[in-house]
Amino acid sequence: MNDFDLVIRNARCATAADVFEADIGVCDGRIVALGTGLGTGREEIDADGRWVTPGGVDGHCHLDQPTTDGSRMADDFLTGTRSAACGGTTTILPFACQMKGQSLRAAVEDYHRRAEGKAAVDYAFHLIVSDPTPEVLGVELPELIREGYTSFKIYMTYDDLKLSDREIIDVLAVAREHGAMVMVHAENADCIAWLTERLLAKGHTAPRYHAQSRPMLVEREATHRAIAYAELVDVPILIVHVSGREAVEQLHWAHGHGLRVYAETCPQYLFLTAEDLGISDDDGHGAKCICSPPPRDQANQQVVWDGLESGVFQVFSSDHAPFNFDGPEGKFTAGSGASFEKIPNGIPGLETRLALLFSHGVETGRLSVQQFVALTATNVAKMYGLYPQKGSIAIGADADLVIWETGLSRTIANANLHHAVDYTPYEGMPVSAWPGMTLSRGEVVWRNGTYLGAPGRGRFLPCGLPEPARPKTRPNGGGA
Ligand code: DUC
Ligand code: ZN
Ligand code: ZN
Repeated sequence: MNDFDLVIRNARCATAADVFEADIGVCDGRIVALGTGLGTGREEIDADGRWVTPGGVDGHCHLDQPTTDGSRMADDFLTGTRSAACGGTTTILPFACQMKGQSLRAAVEDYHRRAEGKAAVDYAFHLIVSDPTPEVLGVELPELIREGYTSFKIYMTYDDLKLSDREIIDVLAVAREHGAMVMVHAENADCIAWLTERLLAKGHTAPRYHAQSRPMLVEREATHRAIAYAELVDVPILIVHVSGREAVEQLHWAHGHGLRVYAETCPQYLFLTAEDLGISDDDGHGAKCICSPPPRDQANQQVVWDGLESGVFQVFSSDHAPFNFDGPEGKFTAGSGASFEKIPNGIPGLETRLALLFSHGVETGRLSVQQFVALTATNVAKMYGLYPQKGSIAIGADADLVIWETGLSRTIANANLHHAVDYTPYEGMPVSAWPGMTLSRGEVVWRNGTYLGAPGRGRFLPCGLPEPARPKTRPNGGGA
């Protein structure tokens, strides 16, 4: 009779706080023992002194999300979670997106149907609130928060999703009252529309003009406005996909004023620049890197690295938004040579997120391994109410683990990835580390280059109220 279902021996464990050598004992998918010389497991894995980190929690990815422009996401829950597992991510939080006119409840039910029977790793849902009617604000959101949908994204741009300033304030007030976390896509829609019109009038239609239509000012202004509304309502917010210096300055401003403003950044702001959108007008391949906010320049990349080191950013997500380059439903759904504003926004990155940050952050000495764990797993689980079940190596936590191979000299190639997208923006980029093994609730789903997961084994996770969403003052603080 074995003591454990599984024992991982000789692990060099890293949490957000500590590094320690231990054997990890697992029963029923959970970590039940950490120590040296643990008893026997029905299955045993020798980590041989390799780094073992918590499975990644990707707090921002889009899978099989309905669109309104004729495009279709290349990844559904089957291929998206497969790709996640092969890249060391064991929990994902994609978005149940309310279309204007639709109830939030209908969006959630539709999204469950898309996930069920397909997901290979565990998943929770954020909501996207695009139509905050009195019914949504007064009934649906409070009910859904109670049921475990405790975070939602709001948009300040995109015609089919954006909220007015008054609507933003109303949504923030509901989040405050019920303890939910609001994620803000901060770009000024009118500035983008005005710049886009002028670019198109000059015949500037190529992908690279996407970056010119959304300069840093556009993000800076919206970031400041979102912070001001959060201050007004007295509620924490999380600014997603921060791309560079001017937005980071707004975060510093908020922190200097004692506000709880959290921030996320993504691989595209460390590893891509606006030049990846093309340097000449006829280079359609730049569409592969169209995302919003757009990648900036090397100086801004450095600011984002600095922010990861200094703690300006709490979470590092992929913002995986998968559209094929070829085919009628992808980047050129509006026709080949379509102008930049008709190209679906988003790039794939679920599978490459952890390896890129471990290789270029931890292995270069820019980030400690504890910072890596905090940014990619622990803080994410905390922000969205999944901690301590997810995001750590601790007794009682789910046995979601990555055993790392380091010291590699590899380059990223789309041919080796497991998503359904026909490209990666990181093609040819060097990585020195990659997950050798990924375990989800104690089951090996990725081992030495082979995917071992099964569709439908992933479970839906209702989220608790996130502690970081707690307002500074209660009750009735801030606001009028
Ligand atoms: N921007 C978003 O806001 N969401 C998906 C992808 C993107 O580029
Ligand atoms: Zn966004
Ligand atoms: Zn997004």
